[in-house]
Amino acid sequence: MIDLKEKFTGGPRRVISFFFISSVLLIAACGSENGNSDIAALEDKNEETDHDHSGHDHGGHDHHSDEDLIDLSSVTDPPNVSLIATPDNQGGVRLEIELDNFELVPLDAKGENQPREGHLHVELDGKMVAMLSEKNHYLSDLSNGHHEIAVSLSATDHRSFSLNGELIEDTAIVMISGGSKAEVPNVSFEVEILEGKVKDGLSRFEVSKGDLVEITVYSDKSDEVHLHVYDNMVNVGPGTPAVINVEATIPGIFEAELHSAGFRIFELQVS
Ligand SMILES: [Cu+2]
Repeated sequence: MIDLKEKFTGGPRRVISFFFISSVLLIAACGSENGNSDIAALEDKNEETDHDHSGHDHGGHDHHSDEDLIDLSSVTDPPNVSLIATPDNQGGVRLEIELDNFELVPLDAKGENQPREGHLHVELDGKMVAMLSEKNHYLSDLSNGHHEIAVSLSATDHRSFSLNGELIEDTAIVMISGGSKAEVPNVSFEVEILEGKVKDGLSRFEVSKGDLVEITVYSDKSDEVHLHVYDNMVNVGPGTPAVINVEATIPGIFEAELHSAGFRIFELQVS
């Protein structure tokens, strides 16, 4: 097992620049006595998935609910990924991806899945935006505000690798500026006022500076919602909720009140 570890921790690092050579190394490593368990484990999973697709149910293996995952829990030194995401203040983000025990192969690579080989899937706010076989990438034209970027390891056949049912991925939250104005808020909250009281009590909504916040206020009486300092004043009434949109540019804790009734209905904390 020590042999295997050395091969795999040494192997993929070399691979980074010497793609082809390292893929030969990797195949050689997998073919060795110590590598066989990894491949056997992978083949086992492939087989299981094939059966699942044909509608049969098998016991005896650990099951993940998502049959599109390839679990590498039984692989020694499984691959890992880490992401550094750097916004450029022009609506873009530079992604630098580091890989352990994982070799990138072209997106159109054919052949059997290998446990330490494949490409990267990039998600922006939960939506797939890129598939990569390189470790640097630039995402452009993001809207202003916070975004979540996730990079996960994908097998050659585009199924995701997982460990104990969890994707092998890394995520980063970035704050975008200099991009397009967000059309949709990235944070939203709701408040309901019933019989002169805030249902569920007074809430403090916490957001980050730069967020586009939408707060919807429902009320059984007609009034005006006033968010202090940001100075939004929006009518509210039965069947007509007040929708307050705020670009959270000013840090602090701000009160919102029902103007005529004169009581606080929520606080907005921007930090
Ligand atoms: Cu893919």
